[in-house]
Amino acid sequence: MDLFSLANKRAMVTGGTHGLGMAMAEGLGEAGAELVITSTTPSKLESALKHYTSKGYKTSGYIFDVTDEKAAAENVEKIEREVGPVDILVNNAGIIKRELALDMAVEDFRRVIDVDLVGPFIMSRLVAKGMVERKAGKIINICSMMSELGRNNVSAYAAAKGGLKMLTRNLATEWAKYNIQVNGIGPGYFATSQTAPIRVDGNPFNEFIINRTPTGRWGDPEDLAGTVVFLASRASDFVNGQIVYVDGGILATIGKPANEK
Ligand code: GCO
Repeated sequence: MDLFSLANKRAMVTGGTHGLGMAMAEGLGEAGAELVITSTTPSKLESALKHYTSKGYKTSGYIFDVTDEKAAAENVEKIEREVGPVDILVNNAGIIKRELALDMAVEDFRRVIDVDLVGPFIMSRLVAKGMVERKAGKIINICSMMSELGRNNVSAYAAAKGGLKMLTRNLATEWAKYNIQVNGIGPGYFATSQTAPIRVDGNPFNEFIINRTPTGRWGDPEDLAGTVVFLASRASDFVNGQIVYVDGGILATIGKPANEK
C-alpha cells in the first residue's frame, strides 16, 4: 500500500483545528505526513497541536488569516524556511453565513467569498511557487454540496464553493504541466460544529437531510480521511481537476418522499 503512503511528505491544512479539517489532518498524519496547521485563533491552535502531538504526528502551527495576502506570504515563507517545503495543501479554512439573499449585508457576502474562495486562491499560489520548482505538488480544495446545488440561506457560501470548484479545475489546467495535481473534495452533510445549528433534534432540516441522503445518516468526519489521503498520495498522480463528492449518495439522487423507506 506504499501507493498511499505520505511518509516524508509535509501537509498543510488551513483551519485544521477542528471539524472536517482536523479529521482530514488526522488521516494525513496516519498516512505518515508531517502536519502544518494554520488557524486565526491561538487557543484553538494550541489545543489542536496538543491533540495531534498526542496522536504521534509531527506537527507545527501558524496563526494567520488566509485572506491576508501579506501575512499569508510571510507565513508560507516562514514555514518553508523553518519546517520545510509544503508538498500537500488542503484548503479547508472556511466560513458560512446562513441568511436569505434579500436580507444579507453585502459585506457579509463579500467576507464569505473572501475566506472561502479568495483565501484558497492566495494559498494555492503561494505554495505552488515551490511546487513548480520541485515539479511536484498536491492541492486539495474543500468544496461542498453547494458547489453543485443551492438551498435557501446559503447564497454566499454556494457562490464561493461553486467558484472553488471552477478554481480547482482552472488551477489543475494551468499547473498539471508541473506535475501538480489540483483536486477537490465535496463533503455532503457532516456532523460538525459548523452544522450543529441545523442538526438539532426536532429541526425539520435534520430529518430532511437524513431522508435526502441515501446512506440515511449525517457524515462522520472520519469518512473523509480515505479520500484526502488518496488525493494527497501517488495514487492520484493522474487525477486532476476532479471534485470527489463524499456525500453518502446525495448527488446521485433526486431524493424520495418522506414516507418511502
Ligand atoms: C448548510 C450546510 C452545508 C454543509 C456542507 C454541505 O448550511 O447547508 O452547512 O453547507 O456544511 O457544505 O456540503
